[in-house]
Amino acid sequence: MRIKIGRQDALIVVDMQNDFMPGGALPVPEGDSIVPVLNSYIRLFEEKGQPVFYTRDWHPENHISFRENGGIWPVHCVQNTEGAAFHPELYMPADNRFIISKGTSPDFDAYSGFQGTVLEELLKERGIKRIFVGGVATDYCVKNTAYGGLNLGFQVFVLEDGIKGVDVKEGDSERALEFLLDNGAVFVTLGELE
Ligand code: VGL
Ligand code: ZN
Repeated sequence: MRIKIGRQDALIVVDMQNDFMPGGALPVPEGDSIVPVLNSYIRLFEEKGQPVFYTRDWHPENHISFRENGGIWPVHCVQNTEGAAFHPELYMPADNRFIISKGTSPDFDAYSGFQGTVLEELLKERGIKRIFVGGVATDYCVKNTAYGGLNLGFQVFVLEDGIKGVDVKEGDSERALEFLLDNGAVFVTLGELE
């Protein structure tokens, strides 16, 4: 497939934060290995003058998703900690880029970048019709952000070479991708974009 990036397109980079990288609090195996390809996508969108949205998990210390509060996850991505910071090599254009914080209130969790955020508004006011979604984790926040986009009427492209999953249960990432395919997402790789 050939896809030309133009005025209706935005890139969404999901949760490329230290705590989701090897050595972090909730590591995605090889999560850091997709940084270079994501940087290539980011530069392409920058060259085309199209916006790049970086979602981040941004939890308060007493977040409901943490085990000590009855959740299923170790403490991760606590606001203003090193673990919540983006991977140091993740490229950020000087402008036309936006940081979307999610899971920011103690009593709600958000796997989708659209949940409880202004992401939809920012995309729609820019006339964005197609979103390109990469990052981590395939089976949680990538899945839910892509699905959220589909439900809101965006055409959704999943970056097949720019995602990594946690696979708490074996096959979770594979099932997440099947689920997205079933719901109308299209898979692309860097070489197909121009
Ligand atoms: C995520 C688990 C807990 C994610 C966030 O970004 O995929 N996973 N919080
Ligand atoms: Zn979280």
